[in-house]
Amino acid sequence: MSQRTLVLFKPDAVRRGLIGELLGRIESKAGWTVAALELRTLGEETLEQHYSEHVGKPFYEPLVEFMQSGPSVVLVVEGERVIEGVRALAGPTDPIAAAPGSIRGDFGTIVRENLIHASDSEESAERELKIFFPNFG
Ligand code: RTP
Ligand code: MG
Repeated sequence: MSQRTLVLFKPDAVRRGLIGELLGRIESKAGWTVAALELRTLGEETLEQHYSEHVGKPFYEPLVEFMQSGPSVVLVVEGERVIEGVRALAGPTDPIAAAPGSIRGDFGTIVRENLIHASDSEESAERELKIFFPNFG
């Protein structure tokens, strides 16, 4: 089943020069295609929509500040079971709990600065694709 997912390489990944490393892990999966890719500094309004489920939580304000601290890479990736697949490549939210071999497990230590976002369901993917690429097919 071919799907589309919204992926962000967060500002920590870009600052640390990990764009190529992260993109390579995604691109090298059989049959997955990068359908859109842009370096973009995210604004407060976009982030409030993207993280609407977290508004009001204790980690929300520092998260939004961090996400505005530099450019992110915004991508659309399409292919077979790509929603579940990129989540699996990323690993669990807390990088210390993430297994080596996953992106967060290999490169992260801080929960907030966990390198990558990927849509967590078909509904989230549809919602997030509209936020970041409103004019995308
Ligand atoms: P994401 O949405 O970024 O793909 O990550 P996720 O589903 O694994 O995690 P989620 O629970 O949706 O949280 C969104 C992002 O907020 C930051 N966070 N900080 N306790 C904390 O300090 C905390 N908890 C979450 C992380 O950057 C997480 O990816
Ligand atoms: Mg999430």
